[in-house]
Formats: sequence, C-alpha cells, structure tokens
Amino acid sequence: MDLKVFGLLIALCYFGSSLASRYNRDCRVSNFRVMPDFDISRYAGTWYAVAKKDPEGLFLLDNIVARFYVDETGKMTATARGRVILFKTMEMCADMVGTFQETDDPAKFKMKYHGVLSYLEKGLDDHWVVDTDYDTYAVHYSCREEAEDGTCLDSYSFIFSRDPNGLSPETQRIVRRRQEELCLDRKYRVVAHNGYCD
Ligand code: DAO
Repeated sequence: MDLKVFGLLIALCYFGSSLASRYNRDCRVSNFRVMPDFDISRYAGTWYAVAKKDPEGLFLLDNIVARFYVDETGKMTATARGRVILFKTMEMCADMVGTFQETDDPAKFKMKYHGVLSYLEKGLDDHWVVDTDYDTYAVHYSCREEAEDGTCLDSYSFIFSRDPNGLSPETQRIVRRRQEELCLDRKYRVVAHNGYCD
C-alpha cells in the first residue's frame, strides 16, 4: 500500500476513535474522576477564576477571586469575591464565605456558603477538585441536580488559575481534557479580571 494512503488511514482511525470516545463517554456524575491523593494544604491560597460553566440562575459573573484557608486541624474555609447583578439592575461586588465538610473522598467536599450581606445567595453545594497541579491550575466541579440516569442536570464549574492573566497553552490543553471528561466541553465562558472588584 502507498505510504501516503497508509498514513491517511492511520489518521482517520485515530480521528474516528477519538470521536467515538468523546461521544460514548460516561457522563454519570458518580463516575467522574477527581484529584487523586488530594493535598488540601497545597490547594490553599488564592485562585482566580479564568473560566466558568454557569449553573441555572448564575450568580458570580466575573472578577471572581477565591481564597482557601486550611486551619491547624485541617479544616478548609474560603472566601470568594466577584461581580454580580442583583434584582436585574444592581451591580456590585459580592463577598461570599464558604465552609467545607469532608467526605469519604479527600477531593470531594460539601460546601456551605452564604453572602456577607444577608440578601446574597446561600446554599450547600458539592465542591469537587477534579484536577490541579496546585501551582498553576485547578478544575472545580459541582453538580446541583442529578437526573435519574445519574447525569447532571444543573452543574457549575470553575477553572482556577494562580495567575489572573490566565493559563499557558499547555495547561489549557490539560484543562480542556478535563472539561470533556466532565461532559462540559464548549460550555465554559471566559471570566474577565478588569479590576472591578479590587
Ligand atoms: O456563581 O453561579 C454561581 C454559583 C456559585 C455559587 C457559590 C458561590 C460561593 C462561593 C464561596 C466559597 C468559595 C469557593
């Protein structure tokens, strides 16, 4: 067989199998992989949200900065600040506070959160750390409502960066793979940091 035809066949097989794995993937929340051997103390510190998949009734819009703290007993808390629009017209920077309950999996937390001001959102969400290298990026995931088949009906996810200017192309490639594994590819928007909440 001609070498060029052989090369083309190999390329087609590769393309076909990557499409097949993308579209036959398992989108059940309970099967999503999270960060193995999660190290809570290395996750602590400041993270800038550089991309976000919004839940229904989105809240934090942009300029989102989260700070995670771990106390001497290993308990994690967080603050988050970001631009929001309340009551359709009122633009402000919301200060939020979160406390985290551990679960059987060290990378999966229950996050109880509320606003510093009483009229801001409050709730109890999952906070899963899907992947991180601790120094440059972290992929967060939260499913608020599961369908009967175990897939997620209402989720949100932050792509965090230690650098507000964003992630390198190499890291973006890793993050894109994680987004696909969460069945959320092409569902994210860029989160701007323009100093509005500084
Ligand atoms: O912005 O649309 C949304 C949903 C996010 C709600 C959670 C905000 C509170 C976070 C506080 C702790 C920091 C991670």
